[in-house]
Amino acid sequence: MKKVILITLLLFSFISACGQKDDVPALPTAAAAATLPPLPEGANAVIVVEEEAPVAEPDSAVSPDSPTTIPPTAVPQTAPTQPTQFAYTYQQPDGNRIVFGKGNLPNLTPLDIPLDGTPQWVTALPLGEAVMWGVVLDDGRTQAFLVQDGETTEVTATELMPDVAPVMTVSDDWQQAGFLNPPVAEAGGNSPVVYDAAGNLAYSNTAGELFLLDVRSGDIIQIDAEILPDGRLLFDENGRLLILSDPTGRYDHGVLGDALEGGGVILVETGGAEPTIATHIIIPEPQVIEGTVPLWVDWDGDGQREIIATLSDANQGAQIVLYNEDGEQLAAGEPIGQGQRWRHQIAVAPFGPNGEMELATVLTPHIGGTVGFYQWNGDALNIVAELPGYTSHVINSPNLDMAMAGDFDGDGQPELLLPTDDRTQLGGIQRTADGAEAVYQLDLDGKMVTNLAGAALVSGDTAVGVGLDNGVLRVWQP
Ligand SMILES: [Ca+2]
Ligand SMILES: [Ca+2]
Ligand SMILES: [Ca+2]
Repeated sequence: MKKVILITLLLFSFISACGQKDDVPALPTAAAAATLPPLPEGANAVIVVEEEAPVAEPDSAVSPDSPTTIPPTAVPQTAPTQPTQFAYTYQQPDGNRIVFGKGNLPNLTPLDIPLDGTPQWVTALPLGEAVMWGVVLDDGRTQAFLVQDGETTEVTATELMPDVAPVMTVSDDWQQAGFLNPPVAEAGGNSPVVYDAAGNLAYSNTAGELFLLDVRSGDIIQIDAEILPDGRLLFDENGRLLILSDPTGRYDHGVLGDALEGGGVILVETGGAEPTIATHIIIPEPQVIEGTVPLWVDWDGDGQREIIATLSDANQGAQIVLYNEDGEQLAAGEPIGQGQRWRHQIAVAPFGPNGEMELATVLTPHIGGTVGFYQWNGDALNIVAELPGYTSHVINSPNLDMAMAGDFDGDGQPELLLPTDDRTQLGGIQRTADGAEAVYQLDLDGKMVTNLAGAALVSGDTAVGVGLDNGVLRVWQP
């Protein structure tokens, strides 16, 4: 019954992904996208595409006796070879907030694009050397701008359901940006994702129900789990999904946009005849997972992803915990030691001075943040460098994507890019031999009110964008 109802609500639009823009040859084609009509009552619309770009991960060659060290040559310096088809505020579909490529951010003159209102979210989809910048304003309206060779062209943007964090794609002719809407009457805080090469869709609703839509048959399968209503749907190159589950209000902190936090994590395998929950991690009370996504990255380069979560409770505050995909705890960091104190996990990248893979975090971003870098050693996660003065989250905001990793100054070593505590500057925080330092600091001429958006261009260069409280989208793009 549910299947029949939902099918009737879907507005399919298959668009071929093989077309290329005539006057811009040899560029990777953008994502297929669909034109959405104005949202009907109930706002049921979905974009369906035929192809999906594989997830790129940093090279991760390691010596077996040094599991957390990778050679400097493994630092990701080039854009993924496959065109990117969707833009996420958390940069990568596996939740890792990293932009590939080598940028020249400190030396670029920013381009300020006036908006029709105050921005809330920014997305960036690379189209060769062009970038489609998508903006969701704080009143829910959307705008999109194609920037190429310093020229800005506003293009149409499809509507986004209220309170949905955006995932963006672009039409073949680059004349329209499309925001994915869940095919349900009342959406949760997340966008659907196209999680495999067949173009199949995963989506959820405010009740925390999770569905998989087979776009060929129209079959819809409900996964037997309750997910965090505003938890983002992560996926990997094998079409597996990883999502925070078992929502709970047992930790009275509620600083991430609502009062519910994760009580677990589910890993869903979709490749077989029936999707199955391969792993279900249950967090023991009183702890919860304080976040909207885990990080799902191969930290030690052994070819297997790990799951990183920030656990919190009223006694100890936040603590970083590392699991394998079977749900076994591999390592943990020290808890903060005081309730109502959060640590924001951002990205895993070869931040270390010798290319060591490290986790970048921000301690207490609401009350004066401190950047902290972790290394994984045996069953311990150890902080190896700290730098105060930076933030990555505004209290009570659903935006957990104000910081990201990448080599934005092009020196071959990735740094963490994030705002200063007052959000009027962006700092590039790079690891040194024995600590961390700001290797550049950029004035914003306004206050940052959105996530950071990044794009890896086909040349290997990078572009960065941010929305400001004065109604400006500021873009650094070569
Ligand atoms: Ca929450
Ligand atoms: Ca691993
Ligand atoms: Ca760098």
